[in-house]
Amino acid sequence: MSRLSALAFLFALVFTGTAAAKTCELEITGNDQIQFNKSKLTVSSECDKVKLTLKHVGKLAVEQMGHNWTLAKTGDWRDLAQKGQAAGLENEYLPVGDERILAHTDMIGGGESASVTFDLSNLEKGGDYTFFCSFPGHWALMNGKFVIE
Ligand code: CU1
Repeated sequence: MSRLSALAFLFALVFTGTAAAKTCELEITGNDQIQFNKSKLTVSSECDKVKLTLKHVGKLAVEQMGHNWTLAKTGDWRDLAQKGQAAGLENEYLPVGDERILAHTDMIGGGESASVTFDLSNLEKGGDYTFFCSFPGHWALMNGKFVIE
């Protein structure tokens, strides 16, 4: 292969890769009243990756009113939330290294935002998933369904 055609081949690869990888964006907010603004997030199974952005629209500090966005199977999330309470703020109130955590953002305080990007290919279309905030006491109020359709 000549240097020129090798270069053309590389460009084609990069272009194809860019066109094929589809990142879908989702947004959710949390406030000082221990609430998310959404109880359901829906994403297309055609997305390769999902970028979720959490905005804390309250004013309270992370130590008092921290929020994160954590994704797990519906059968796992309550146990993760309960075990996470002992893990402390430095570990986002999530059990360290637990593979049942499918994705999570950092824990943030009022006025801050955080994002997480994760592969949708690891999850099942039509699967039963729940998102929640793992801050102690918040998960019972701050949770919702994550739907892949
Ligand atoms: Cu929270």
